[in-house]
Amino acid sequence: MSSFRSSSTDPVCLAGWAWQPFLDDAVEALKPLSVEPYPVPDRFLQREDQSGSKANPFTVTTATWACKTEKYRQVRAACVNAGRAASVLNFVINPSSRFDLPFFGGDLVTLPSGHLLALDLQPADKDDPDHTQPVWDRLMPIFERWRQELPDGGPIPEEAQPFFSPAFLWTRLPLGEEGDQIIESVVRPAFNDYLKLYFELSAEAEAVPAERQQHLLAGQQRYTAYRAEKDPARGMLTRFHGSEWTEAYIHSVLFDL
Ligand code: DBV
Repeated sequence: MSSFRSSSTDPVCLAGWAWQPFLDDAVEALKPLSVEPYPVPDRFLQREDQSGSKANPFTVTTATWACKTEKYRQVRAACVNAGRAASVLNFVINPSSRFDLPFFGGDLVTLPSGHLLALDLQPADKDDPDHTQPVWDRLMPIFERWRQELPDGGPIPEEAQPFFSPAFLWTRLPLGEEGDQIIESVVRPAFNDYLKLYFELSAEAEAVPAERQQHLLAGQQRYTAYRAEKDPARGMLTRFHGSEWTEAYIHSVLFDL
């Protein structure tokens, strides 16, 4: 186990990592805000292990970038670079419950079978129109614009429905030149459009009364518990880094509310 990065806000630079431009876009977009470090224990900042078989060994590195701001309890990126075996950027903005804001969620995953790409502004309480409508009214046109250019990713589990918005952008793309082209010309601008709207909503948000904060916090806790329990990366991270590290990472860093 070795650690290379000394602070959660140091730049992540993983050699040959395909999602670097997306993380760079997000970090750049955060710069105008007054950003503070979000403490991440040393053993989760950057973890490197050998994986694969004796005949086909490869190195896997998982790095965490994180910060907080006045309106965001935690902004964090989980970055996995395992060469051809896997390349992942999972990026989540967790708003403070003092503000009536959704979560920003991005899951950009490359596996030997292809790319899995998910983007959404996810509600803390899908049944509360005061929480959802102002977001969806502005997000739906952005969703409609980009989804036309992407194949549908297929069904998602019924139990996951409460945690997604109707603007859940979800696609699967093939590896190779065609997929790479769509990632650059569609997925990256879509990511930046979702991010831009999220920052606009955040800039407009004002602190809500204490009872409203309690309501939002309860919804955020349900969302976070669901994501931790159902994390689709659990199997992969366990293979790469072992189960003790993975469970601690999921519960104390990735989904820590
Ligand atoms: N997903 C995470 C974290 C990851 C991660 C923290 C650290 O929440 C990666 C990494 N997602 C990841 C991996 C896979 C997926 C799949 C490695 C592939 C798992 C596999 O096939 O072995 C969106 N991500 C998925 C799937 C969905 C999402 C629907 C398919 C699940 C399946 O087929 O079982 N993740 C989900 C989502 C958001 C998100 C909606 C937020 C926008 O982050």
